[in-house]
Amino acid sequence: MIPKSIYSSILKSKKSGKKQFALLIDPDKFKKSKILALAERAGVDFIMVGGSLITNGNIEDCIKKIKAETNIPVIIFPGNNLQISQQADAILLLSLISGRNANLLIGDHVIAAPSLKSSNLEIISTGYMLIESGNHTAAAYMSNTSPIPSDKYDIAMCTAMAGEMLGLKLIYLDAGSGAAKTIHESMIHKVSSSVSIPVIAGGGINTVAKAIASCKAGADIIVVGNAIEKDASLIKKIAAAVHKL
Ligand code: 1GP
Repeated sequence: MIPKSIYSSILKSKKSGKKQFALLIDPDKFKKSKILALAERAGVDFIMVGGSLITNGNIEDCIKKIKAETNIPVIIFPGNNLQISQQADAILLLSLISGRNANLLIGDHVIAAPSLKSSNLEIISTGYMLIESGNHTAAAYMSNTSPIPSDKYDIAMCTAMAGEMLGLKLIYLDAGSGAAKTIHESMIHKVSSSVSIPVIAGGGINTVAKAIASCKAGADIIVVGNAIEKDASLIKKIAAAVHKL
């Protein structure tokens, strides 16, 4: 079922201590409907769609297909302001608060504002934070920003606090797609215990144990992309583990 307000449903889950699992689909790599059926059956909470760079995929067709085959809320996780589609339920309006690239802090938002305003999409303003993860990720390269060092928990904490004070509704801690190291539990803990808005963690989560560890450290929602492209059976296992916490 699609809630009237996805953000309210996230707040409600956070309040009741329920952890959530979002499956990230990259339109370039999406081919199999099998993944959608597995996600539906496993009770995946959200499907996020987007990528740092879409080359041959089509976000519009990809979301149409997801909407036709599932009842799972679809949230756009845009790699740039070309990745907007009316077919989705919501969009994370990302401000890259870990970086100092003016366009990704506010410039692209100015350009996208009129089309977002006239859309039916639920807009969820999100403080997006890239965290260093052992390898140079597509997100860091494409955004032309340096990620927060993986052991600088205080910088991450203060960045998230500032984001919350600026009125952002979510914090997304991202080690980057296919990250060699997931975000350290101490960083997730420090950030999530310093803000009251929900915290998303993702990047490099490729086992049930890593999903559980991120949730236990304080993430309200975990995002998994790459690992599921390699092993779809993880959908059921991660969903069950996260929902049991
Ligand atoms: C990347 O957080 C997401 O932006 C998910 O990362 O593809 O490594 O799961 P993975």
